[in-house]
Amino acid sequence: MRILLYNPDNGVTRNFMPHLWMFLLKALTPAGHEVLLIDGNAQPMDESQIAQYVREQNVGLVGIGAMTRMIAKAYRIADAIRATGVPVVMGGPHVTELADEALGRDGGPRHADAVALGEADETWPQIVNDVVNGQLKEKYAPIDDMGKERKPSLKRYPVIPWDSIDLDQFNLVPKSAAALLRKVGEGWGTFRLVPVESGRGCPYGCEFCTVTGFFGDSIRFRTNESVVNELLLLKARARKERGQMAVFFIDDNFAINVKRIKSLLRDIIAAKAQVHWVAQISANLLRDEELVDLIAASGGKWIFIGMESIDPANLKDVNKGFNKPGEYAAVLERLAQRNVYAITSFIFGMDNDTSGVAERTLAQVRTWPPGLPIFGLLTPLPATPLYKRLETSGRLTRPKHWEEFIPFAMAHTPLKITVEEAHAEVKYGWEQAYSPESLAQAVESLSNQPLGYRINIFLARLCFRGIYFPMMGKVAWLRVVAQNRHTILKLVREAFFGRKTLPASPAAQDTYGEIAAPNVPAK
Ligand code: B12
Ligand code: SF4
Repeated sequence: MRILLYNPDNGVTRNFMPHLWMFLLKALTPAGHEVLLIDGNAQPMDESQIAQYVREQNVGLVGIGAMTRMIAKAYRIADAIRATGVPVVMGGPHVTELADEALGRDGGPRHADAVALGEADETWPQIVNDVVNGQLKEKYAPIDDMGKERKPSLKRYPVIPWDSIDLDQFNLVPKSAAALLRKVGEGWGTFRLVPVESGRGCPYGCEFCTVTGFFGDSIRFRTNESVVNELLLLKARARKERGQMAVFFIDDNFAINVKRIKSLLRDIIAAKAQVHWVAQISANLLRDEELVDLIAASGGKWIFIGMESIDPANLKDVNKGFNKPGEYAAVLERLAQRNVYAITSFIFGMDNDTSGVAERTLAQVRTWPPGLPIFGLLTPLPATPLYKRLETSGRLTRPKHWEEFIPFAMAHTPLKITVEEAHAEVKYGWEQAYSPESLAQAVESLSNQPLGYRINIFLARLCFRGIYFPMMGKVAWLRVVAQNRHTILKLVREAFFGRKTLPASPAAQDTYGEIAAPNVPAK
């Protein structure tokens, strides 16, 4: 049987990285089936195109996975596929919490023939076999013989064949620039960000997050060996293609078990399996100097830190009091001294936010090493404690906000600012942090670092800018290129003709005086 695994876009924002679930389920599919992957972010298709594709390719089963913000599109696509007579199985965090919605048991239309609840590592092979035998059930849940929920162990993790998977749709380098960029450094003709997980679960239970409920508070890890082997496969492929293969360790908190993460990072170094990587780590775990040394030495380049707010009252409200805004600067300095930078994520529209929260946050961000600040709005996701609290207190203005996805739009009213003010704060944050001047300054602040670092921060900023200002199509890109032409020309000149070694500019020193500090040698 031919199986299509489809990940929808939401029609508005585009993801820069493929989703792991597709590769994982492909690797877990019983032998004898052919699995096709389509990510709507990379290959946008509308309902009629996907229905036609399913018919033409003679697909016998379609699996769709979606986050809440993609679910409306996922349902439309599912409806179109089901109309062709092909069964649709849906999985992922949204339908796990609202299975009745997907199955049409809440009074609305039915979108899925079956729903895989929770982690589907063990149920997916059974689903495929049931389709083959014409015995597809409505719900599949990972339970043990006693009927109790069972979280899959990651000790026997499948090998994802990264050396042979077709990754063409996930190349982030535009075709027009590939030939030129192949000549830069060790080769940038392809750039792919690949998701790898080393563990699952998070015990912290932040109020707005689905993870503790979905993956559980017991943390499970893969073996070091299996993670290291996966990195080696990726590394070999990048070398072969004269391109770049970076890894996003998608663990919710990569360093949740400090002893274990150190042992994994040491094994990566010992096996020479370093690739450039990014991971999510909470600020409280980055106090450990040895850990940060190992992060740098094992290829860590970007750490995603869910800072959420610079206001301790807000953090306490959302059960994230373990974040200490007073230590953010020190944490970021510690990383930057090893040339590791941070994606700092902030949420506006929290209950203690008042007018000017974006500027107050930016005022702090400007004193930190250059990074990638991102700004979102507090969003009540289904089945989170936040959703329940706001529902109980009658504060939800769009209780089923996922039925119509609107980017950067509140679904409830904050306490101390209006919904419109919250929207304006987010807009202000993005405009200021990603203006051509800010991009130029970020590049400039790394002027004593090798060219690769400056290209890296520039490209990363351009891509991240697209989270709020979607750059769909050539015209949008050309406009951004024109706005940032001075910085681009400077980098291109340097790539071809080399650079006069200049001291860090005053602007860079104003922003972040210590960026020119010599690299702390990694162990
Ligand atoms: C990596 C990640 C990202 C990446 C991008 C996603 C990507 N390309 O992988 C980045 C950092 C960009 C990101 C961004 C966002 N993310 Co995110 N992200 C994650 C994270 C940490 C890992 C996802 C993952 O790969 N997990 C591991 C795989 C194996 O798990 P899984 O996807 O759930 O798949 C399993 C099952 O769900 C099931 N399954 C899934 N799909 C399907 C399909 C079928 C057919 C079947 C049978 C089974 C099945 O089987 C899989 C194996 O067991 C999760 C948290 C988490 N731990 O999952 C949050 C998470 C998915 N993100 C979340 C959110 C909210 C966001 C943002 C909206 C945050 C924001 N405010 O900006 C943005 C949206 C970005 C966008 N443009 O859409 C939420 C989604 C909750 C929800 N109900 O929708 C999560 C769950 C975290 C949370 N805070 O609650 N994210
Ligand atoms: S630390 Fe991160 S993954 Fe864990 S509950 Fe909080 S937001 Fe979710």
